[in-house]
Order: sequence, then C-alpha cells, then structure tokens
Amino acid sequence: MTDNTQKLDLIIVGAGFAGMYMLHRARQQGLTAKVLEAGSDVGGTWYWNRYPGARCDVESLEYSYQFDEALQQEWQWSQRYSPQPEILAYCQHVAERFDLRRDMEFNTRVASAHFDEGARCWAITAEDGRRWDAQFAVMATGCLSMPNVPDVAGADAYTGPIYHTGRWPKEGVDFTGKRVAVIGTGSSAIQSIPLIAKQAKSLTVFQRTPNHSVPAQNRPLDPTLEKAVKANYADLRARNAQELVGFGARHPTNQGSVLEASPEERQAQFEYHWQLGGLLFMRAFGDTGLSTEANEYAAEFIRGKIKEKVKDPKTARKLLPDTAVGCKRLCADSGYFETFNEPHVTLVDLRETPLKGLYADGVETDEARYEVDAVVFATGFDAMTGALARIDIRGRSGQALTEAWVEGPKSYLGLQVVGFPNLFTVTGPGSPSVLTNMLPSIEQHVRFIGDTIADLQAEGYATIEAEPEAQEAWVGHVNEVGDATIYPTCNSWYVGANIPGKPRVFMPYLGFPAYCEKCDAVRAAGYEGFHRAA
Ligand code: N01
Repeated sequence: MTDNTQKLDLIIVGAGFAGMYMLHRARQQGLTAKVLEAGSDVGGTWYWNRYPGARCDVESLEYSYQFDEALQQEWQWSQRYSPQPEILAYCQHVAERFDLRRDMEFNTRVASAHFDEGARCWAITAEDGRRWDAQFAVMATGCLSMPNVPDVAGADAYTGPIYHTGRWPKEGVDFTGKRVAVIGTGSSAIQSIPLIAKQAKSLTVFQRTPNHSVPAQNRPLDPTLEKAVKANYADLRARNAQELVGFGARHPTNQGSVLEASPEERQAQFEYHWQLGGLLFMRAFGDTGLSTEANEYAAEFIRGKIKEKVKDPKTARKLLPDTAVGCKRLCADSGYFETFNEPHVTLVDLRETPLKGLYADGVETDEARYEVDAVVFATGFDAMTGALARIDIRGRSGQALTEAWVEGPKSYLGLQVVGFPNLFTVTGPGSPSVLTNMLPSIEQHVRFIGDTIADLQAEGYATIEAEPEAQEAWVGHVNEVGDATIYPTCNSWYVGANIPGKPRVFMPYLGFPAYCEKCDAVRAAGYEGFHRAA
C-alpha cells in the first residue's frame, strides 16, 4: 500500500472534459493537483462509449472548450456532429497541448473519499490501496458514466459475449456474420443499431419504450461556416451563453405557441426544424417543452414521420412513441427507423411480450426464444448520482453521501452538499448539466470552483460548505422549475426512473443563463448560502 503523504491542494476524480480543465485551471492558480482516472487515458464519456455510431448531438463547433482561444482556433472538426473517435482525439490533443498527463494517475479507480474533520482534508483511496490527501476534492465523475446493466435472469447461463454500449471494447467488435440482440432503444441504441445491422447476419432489437428520434442531418463540416465562426468565436460563445440550453444560438428559435399556430404554420415550423436536425427540433415552438397539450403536436408530427419511414405497418405501430417529445432526451439518428425495413432486422416489443432473460443460446421473452451470437445492452446509465454513489464518500461525522441522498440527491447549486466541506461536484445534480451543452457548463463550474478556492485562500479561509437553508431553497427551486415542464411526465433517467429503487427526483436544473447569473450573484455576495471557516 502506498501512502502519498504529501498533501495536495486538490484531488480531482475523473479525466474527462471536467477533470482535464479542472487540472489546467488549478495549475494556472498555482495549486498542487492530481487527477485520478479509472480508464487508461483521458476522455471520460468519449473514452468509454466506443460503440459503433457513437456521436455527439451538439454541433462540433460548439461542443468544444472555449477557455483557450488558440486551442479553439487550431482544432479542426471534420463533421457537423463529431463522431466519438474524433472527440477522443480532441481530448488527447488537449491533454498533450497542456501537458496534463504528468499529473494524472490512470488505471486508478477511486474507492473512497473521507473527510478528516481534525486535519480538515480529504483522504482519497484507490481500489488498489494507494492514498492521497488533499484540502479540496473535486468529483469530475460525469453524469452518464455508471453503466446500468439490468439484473437479467440467466445472464450467467448465456454462452456468447455480452457488451454494454458504455463499456465498449477498445479493439472494437466485429459482428460480421453474427446474429445479434440489442436490448434498449435509447440514444446509444438508436445510434448503434443502423451500423450493427450493416454488419450482422441478423439483428433483433428488444424495445421496452418506443423513443422519439429526429435525423441528426449530419454532414461534413462546412468550411465557410467554420471560417465564419472562428473569425469571431467569442461572439458565438457569448450568444450561446444566453441560450436556455447553452447552445444552438446560430439557429432560429420560434418562441410562438403551437396552440395558436395555423395547421400550415405548424407543419412548416416542424418540417423546418426537422430538417435542421436532432435536438434543434425542439426549437420549432416555444411551448413544446412546457405543456403536454402543445407537445402532442410535435409528437404527432414525429409519429407521422415514423409511419412514412417504416414500411411494415405492424412494425411502425410498435415504434410509435407515446411519451412527450423531449421528456426523455430526444435522440438524434442516422437511419434508425429505416433500419427496420431491412429483412434481417426484427423488432420485439417487450410491452407485448416481456423480457424473461437470457438463456444459454440467446434472449428469451414470455413468448419466444431468440438464438443469438452476441447480446448488446444499450440500457443506459445510473445517471447523475451513480458514479458518485459507487465511491464511499463520507463527510462530517462519517456521514455517507448515499445516506445524505437516500431520498434523492440534494445539493446547493449542484456544486456542494451540506456536510461535505471542500468537496465539489462538477455538473452535479441540481445544476444545468445534462440539459445543456456540457462543455460550457463544465467550464462554468470549473471557473466557479477555481475562483472559490482562490477567494478562500486570499481571504484566509480553510473550508467552505453549503448551508442547509440554502440547499433546501435551491432544491425547491430546481423542482419548481422542472415541474413547470414536460420533463417529469415520463420514466426517464432524468428522474432516476430507469434504475429500480432509485428515488424519483428530477435531477438537472433547467436554465443555463439563470444558473450562471445565480452563481455570479452568490460569489458577489460573499458566497451567500455557503459557510466559510478559517
Ligand atoms: O440510455 P437510455 P442511452 N429491459 O437510458 C432500455 C446520452 N447519450 O445509453 O425507456 C429492457 O436513454 C430503456 O427502456 P425504457 C444522452 O443524454 C447521448 O441510450 O427505460 N430495456 C431504454 O430504451 C442519453 O439520453 C448520445 O423503457 C431496458 C434503453 O434501455 C443518455 O446518454 C448518445 C431495461 C436505455 O436508454 C443515455 O442514453 C448516446 C431493461 N431492464 C447517449 N433497462 C448523443 O450525444 C433499460 N432498458 C447522441
């Protein structure tokens, strides 16, 4: 067992976009810092999610760091929406450019983080027993990083390989000539199914809930657009910062109500935004995300598109979603629905015939057995809290974070939890995070944490901790904002409903600009809602 007795200023858990920038920022402030990362290199989400077709649903020119002008000028994206290998290459480029790896410990899975009240520092221990002490701990562990592998009967009996999209083998998987089962129809499935179908001898898709998806309309990046954006990148970044979701300012948003629009205008707006592609579809009308009545028009439009695309009416019917558009993260696809027109692709509706489990040769439902050579779980993640819950995090009086969150996650600004001094979460529950472009949200958090530490040092404080009243008020506000939208209306990972037994709480905060203003105001008021001690 190694005891790294040298006390660091900062330990950062995770080497994704958040951990990388946090390290860079810490160094700029003259802090001693180390990143601990379970994977063998940087990249986080983009390190683990190597499944075929993995691609970002925020445009490349926006899904990138903005903290360094030279970096954003020099990097060239090849497509409108970047594929996973390109984003991973970008992460590696950033790591090299800022020489980040020398302060990163890879293949290091953090097992525990305990606050020592006497020494007022965090003791962080890896699964292999190594330990680091630091005054501050930053959990940059990601929102969608703890895979959800359902507890399916017979999984041990199955003799073929089992994959999870979020833990895809580095060397890739060749499905040529194989009979493949995909379980799940979320974003990961919707992206991978068309490509798996291209290779596989047969593909059987097991669907529990039909999902909304809008074509990504991906294409090579337009060099004229790239030039124009790069000529004044700061302008686009500033305009995006005013967007509710932190991206998309280049595209028009129709603030009008669908309920007041004529049938012709409805059709025209939906069609226009359908052609824009992916998440931009949500900009067709101002009330799509707010009222189920308004949302139904968008849902009906998408159902019409699915019926047009899928030739077999029985299969088309099974694919028609019956939830509000966007209450689950809207999917962006490249040929998803069309894949079901292929003769070797079969859709099994688990609502009609529930999943029994796996058996030695394949997948079994109540009604039939499907012999397959490989099973792909595209079953998502224990989102927002899963990666934190996996670490034994203990604050004052040895209280576990999982105990503090037994009724669902509570935090002040998604940054700190009462009873856990000097511990920060980047894009934690209660912050805009997954409802925004993650990159600017991450950068805003990292700046806030960096500034907070600098201010503590300058003003002679040793600790900072959220106050209970401020946390309660913030949690109430997050819920109030969420309750005024369509988000809580379905069983999504946003509300933890995909994980059996997880408390149902709408975890992210809707509203990037309002959130940033709140953080700025809190800081300007001397860290209102936080308690600082010398
Ligand atoms: O996971 P999901 P994901 N038996 O939770 C089904 C981001 N992302 O990895 O809906 C049978 O969305 C489950 O069914 P149901 C993005 O934010 C982004 O696809 O719970 N089925 C669902 O169909 C996204 O939202 C990109 O009834 C089971 C599926 O598995 C998030 O990551 C790409 C089951 C899981 O869907 C997660 O996406 C990929 C069970 N026991 C991911 N358990 C882009 O940028 C679960 N399911 C484009």
